[in-house]
Amino acid sequence: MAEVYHNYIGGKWVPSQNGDTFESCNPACTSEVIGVFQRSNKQDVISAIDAAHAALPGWMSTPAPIRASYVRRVGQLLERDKEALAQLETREMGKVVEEGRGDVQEGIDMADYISGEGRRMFGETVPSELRDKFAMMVRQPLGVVGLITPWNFPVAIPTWKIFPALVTGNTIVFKPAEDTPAAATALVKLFEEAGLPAGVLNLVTGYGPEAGAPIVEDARIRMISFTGSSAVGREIAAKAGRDLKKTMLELGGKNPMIVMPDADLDLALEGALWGAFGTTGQRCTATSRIIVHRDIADEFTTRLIQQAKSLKVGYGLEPGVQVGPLINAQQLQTVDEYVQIGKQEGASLLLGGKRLTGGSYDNGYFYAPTIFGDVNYRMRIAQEEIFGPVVAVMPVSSYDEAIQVANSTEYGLSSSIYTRDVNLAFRAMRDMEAGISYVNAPTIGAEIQLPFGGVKATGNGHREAGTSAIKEFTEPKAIYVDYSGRLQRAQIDVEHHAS
Ligand code: UN1
Repeated sequence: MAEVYHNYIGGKWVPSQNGDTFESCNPACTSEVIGVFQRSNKQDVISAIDAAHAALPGWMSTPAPIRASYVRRVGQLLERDKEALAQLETREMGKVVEEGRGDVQEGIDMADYISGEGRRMFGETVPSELRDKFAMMVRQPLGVVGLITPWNFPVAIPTWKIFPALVTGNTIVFKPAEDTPAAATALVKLFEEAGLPAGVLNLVTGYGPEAGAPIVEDARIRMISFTGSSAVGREIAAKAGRDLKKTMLELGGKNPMIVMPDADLDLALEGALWGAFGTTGQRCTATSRIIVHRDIADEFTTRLIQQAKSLKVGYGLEPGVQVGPLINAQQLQTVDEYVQIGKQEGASLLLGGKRLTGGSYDNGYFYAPTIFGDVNYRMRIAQEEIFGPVVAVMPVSSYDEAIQVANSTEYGLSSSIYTRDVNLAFRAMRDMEAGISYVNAPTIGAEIQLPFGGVKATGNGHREAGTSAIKEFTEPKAIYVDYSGRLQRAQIDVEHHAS
C-alpha cells in the first residue's frame, strides 16, 4: 500500500475534510504509486487561509534576518537531501535524475541568494523639499499570499515563490500541481524540520478547480503567484482583477532559437538538442522553434535529425537515459494531437512523431523526440505551446526575417541567437520580444539571480527571482518624518527656488 500524505495546515498534518484522496503515479511506470494525497476543496483552503491569517501578525513582526534564517536552513536541508529529492522527482514527474539534481540545486541557489535579502530588502531614502523632514520608502509584506505551482520544476519553482514570500514577511497557502504533490510535501517537511512557526506556510494538495480556485476567490488573499498555462493564467487574472488582487503570472512560451550562417554549428546543434529535448520539452523555456538561415538549413537539419535519433529515451533513473517520459496520459495525447495537426498543416515530419511502445515503454508515457521541417510561422505547431519533445525547424533568408518569425507568436518568454557576429548578437538582444535572451546558448537554463518571466501572453508584467522577487512580494510604503516641530506644507511652504 502506498503511503498516505496529508495537507499541512496551521503546523499540523491533516486529512482533507471530506476525506477524498488522489494518487500520484510514476509516469515512466504508471503502476508505481508514489503516494496517496489529499484531494482538497474549498473547506480545506479556508482552513489554510485561516491558519495563514492567524500566523500573519507574528510573522510580519519577526525581524527579516530571522525570517530569512529559516530559508537559509531549508537551503541547507535541500543540500543534505539533494539526491533523495532528485530521485523522488524522477519517480514522480519523469525528468532524468541529473536534471532532478539541477532542479533541487535551483532551490538551493534561491535559498542562498534570497536569504541574504533578509539583511537587505532595500528601501529608499530621498531628500525632502522641506527642512528638518525625512523621506523614505520601506517594504512591507503583502499579507497572506496564494502560491500555485506547476509540475515541471517540482522543487525549484515552489522555492522561487515560497522563499522570497517568507523573507519579506508574508504567510502562505501553497497549492502544488496535482502531478507532483510528493515533491511539494517533501519541501514543506523541510520547513517543519527547520522549525518554521505554525501557520506561516500551509500546504493544500489537489486539483486546480477544487483547491486552486478557492484560493484565488478568497478576499483575504492579497496576491496570487501562479506558474502554468496562459489559459488558466487568464482566468486567474480575470477573477483576481475583480477583487483588485495582485497577480504574478508566469505562463506559456514558444521560444525561438535563431541560427545564423556564421554560427558555430556544432555548438548550435548541441544547444538545440538540449533546449528542445531536455526535460522532454516540458519547460516553459523549451526551445520549440529553430529558425535557421537557408544557407545552412539543410546541413543543420540533417545533423539535428542524426543527433536526435541517438537520444536515449527511457526511465530517468536508468544510467544513460537523456529523455524521460511525458508527465501524464493527457499530455501524451496533446503532444500526439499536435503532431497530427503539424502533418495536416503540411509540415514535414522528419523524425519521431509517435508514442514509443514495446518493452518497458508500454509502462509509461514515452514519446519519440520529434522534428518537423519546413514549418511556416502561421502553422499552429509554430504558434502554440506543445510542452513536449517536438521542435519546429523554420528556414529563413535573412536576419530581419528571422526576427519577424521569432516575434510572430503571442508569447515572449525566452529566445536565443547563435552567431559569431557581435553586431548581430547585439541587434538580437534588442530585437527579440522576450523576457530572457541568450547569445550562443539555448533558451533554457535561467539562473535565479536575474529576473525570470516574459512579455506578451507569457505574463502580466511581473518577474520572479533576482531583485524582482523582493519587489513582487512587498508593498512599498512611503514615510515622511517631520522633525521641525511646525506644520510644513509640501509644495506650498517651500523655500524660493533659484530664479
Ligand atoms: C519553467 O520551465 O517553468 O530557465 C522554468 C530554465 C529553468 C527554469 C524553467 N531554470 O529553463
